Amino acid sequence: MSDYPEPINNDDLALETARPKLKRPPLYRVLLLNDDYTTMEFVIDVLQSIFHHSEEKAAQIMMHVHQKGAGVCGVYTREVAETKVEQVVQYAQQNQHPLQCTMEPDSDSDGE
Ligand code: TYC
Repeated sequence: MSDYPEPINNDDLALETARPKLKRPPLYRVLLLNDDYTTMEFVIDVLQSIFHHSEEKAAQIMMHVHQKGAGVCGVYTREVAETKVEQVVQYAQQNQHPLQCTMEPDSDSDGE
């Protein structure tokens, strides 16, 4: 028996042209939900401190959530979105607000 490995037979291997990996990761929307108890001021604070919106943009998103029931705070990759949701939930609990935050796949960013 030979001490050397079998020679590799490359005849059966299909050669594929190298392609750069261009696929974008799936994105998720982080949503705030309206409630009757969380103060408008606290929601604006959340949107500025956790989502880095300007005071004007934060007030606009807060009013959208207040009037429509839910609204998008931002769109992120999965782990970043999960962290934002945790930060909102924890900050709201610390301040005794029932503010709810959730995430959903951003269908607009699928495919393409
Ligand atoms: N509806 C609340 C109020 O009138 C304000 C509010 C806005 C609460 C957005 C939650 O995600 C929210 N005080």
